[in-house]
Amino acid sequence: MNLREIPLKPFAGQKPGTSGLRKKVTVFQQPGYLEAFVQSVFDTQEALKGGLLVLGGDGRFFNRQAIQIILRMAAANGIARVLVGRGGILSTPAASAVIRRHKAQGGLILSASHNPGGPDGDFGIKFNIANGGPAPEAVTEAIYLCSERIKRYRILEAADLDLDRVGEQRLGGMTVSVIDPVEDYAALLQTLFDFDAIRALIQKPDFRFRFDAMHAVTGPYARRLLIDMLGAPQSAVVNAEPKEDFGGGHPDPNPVYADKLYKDAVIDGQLDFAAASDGDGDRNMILGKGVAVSPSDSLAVLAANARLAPGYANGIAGVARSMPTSRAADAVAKALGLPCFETPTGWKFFGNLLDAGRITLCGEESYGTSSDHLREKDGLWAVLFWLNILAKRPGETVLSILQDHWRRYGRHYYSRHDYEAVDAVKAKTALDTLRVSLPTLLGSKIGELTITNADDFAYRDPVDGSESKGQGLRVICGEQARIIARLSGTGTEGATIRLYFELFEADPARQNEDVQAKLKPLIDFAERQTGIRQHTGRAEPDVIT
Ligand code: G16
Repeated sequence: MNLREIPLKPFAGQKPGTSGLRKKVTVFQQPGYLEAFVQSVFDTQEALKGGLLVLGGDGRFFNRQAIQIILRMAAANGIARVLVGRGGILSTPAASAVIRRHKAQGGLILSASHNPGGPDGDFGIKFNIANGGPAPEAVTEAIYLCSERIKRYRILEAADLDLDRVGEQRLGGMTVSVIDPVEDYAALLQTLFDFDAIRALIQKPDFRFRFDAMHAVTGPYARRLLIDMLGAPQSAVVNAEPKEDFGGGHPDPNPVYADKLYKDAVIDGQLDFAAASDGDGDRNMILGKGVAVSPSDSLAVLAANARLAPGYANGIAGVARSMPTSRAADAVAKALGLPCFETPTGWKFFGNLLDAGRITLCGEESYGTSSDHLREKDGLWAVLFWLNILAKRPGETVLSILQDHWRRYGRHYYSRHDYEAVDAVKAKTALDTLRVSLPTLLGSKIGELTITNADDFAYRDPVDGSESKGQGLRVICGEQARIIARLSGTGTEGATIRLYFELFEADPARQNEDVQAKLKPLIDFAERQTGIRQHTGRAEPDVIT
């Protein structure tokens, strides 16, 4: 086997976004493109030399080819051993669990998460550090700078390995261990939840339950956990066969893309509990009969009920949420006397707080929740947590648990409006229009509400002091309401504008109103202040969650 150094010219724009490098498959298929990024990881991450690397992805188109290339490059770059999921599969939370359990020096996760797949879809790659979490900005910046001046990559000339058989193989001087992608992860979740109680709930004849894997990576994980370990009927896990193009769907668990599940549970009331996960298994959507749980509320409910799960029976250290996530979790933290942190969008910002033991639970409005059991958001973890709560609150439903929560802590009405694939210049103009008006907004009114703060969110990490500026425009009306505007860092086409709305309602008599109607004054204000319709030519958002 020959070790080759192939000359390379740098590719522009290999800058990781909110969550790794995400581009069209066709971009990744350019000769040397994937290699340039991977070599930049190997060149900057010294600890990987002679170390252990975890490798896997969500199974989307190009996953298998990319894994073979990365394995040959790892062998040529002196990595001692690679753990790779069978079939090249590892969900994002499972990859995090494997990195931590096997004390790897890092991992490469191949996924564009909830973005569509297939030859015309998206692909992505993300480097996770030894704590199992996404690389922090200092690391991604170093990788990016390296990619800008890279001149060669190293690769071993060798045939493809058989990735469908669990066991060890040699590749040059490196060992490749193909592992069961589910085992470590399932074993970890078993330590956190009351499986006996959940099993009893799931097996009740009148408990109607469905999990939709959206033809993405969680299929095998959901089957193992929900069917094999918890006794759910086969029919309870649908779309469980991972497909390279996600069956032509958009593997984003929200009411728009998981519309059948949403209709069956929320509109037709045919299910008592329903959930879906995304392309790489880190997101979750929780639904009950007649109700969709807002992800922000989900975090708050999990925090308030944490002691019902064995893994959190001794209480939690604190909670964190991304800035655009509603302040529902803050209300719980305040009532429980716990610290609550507000971070920029992006799971990587929770890593330091989790490592330092300052928080146990964290979550985001973008259908992500998790805890210190690993360093990624975790879709099936959230599903099991909700099932655990339902099992321990007999006679209650998802809706009654939510209503009880709102009565105790108040309700934070919440919605996000997305304008997708907008021309990047026009999107920037809309945000700049709001940005320049921020200083003039203080003290002005939105209906009855008074604006108490208007700024561009900046974050100083309380653990390492690192600073992140320009993290989203905020218009805040005290504890009552907020409007946030920012550009997505995960899209691959033009720009996606996200507008977020939050309104607090303490009065239980007014906690069951239509969300969009309730938020209308805030929505009208944001549309006016950004001039979003004039600037983008869009009459309405593409996705409302
Ligand atoms: C990623 C990040 C999340 C973030 C989400 C949306 O999720 O891991 O932290 O909230 O993107 O980010 P943005 O608003 O910038 O598009 P995922 O599931 O895509 O990895």
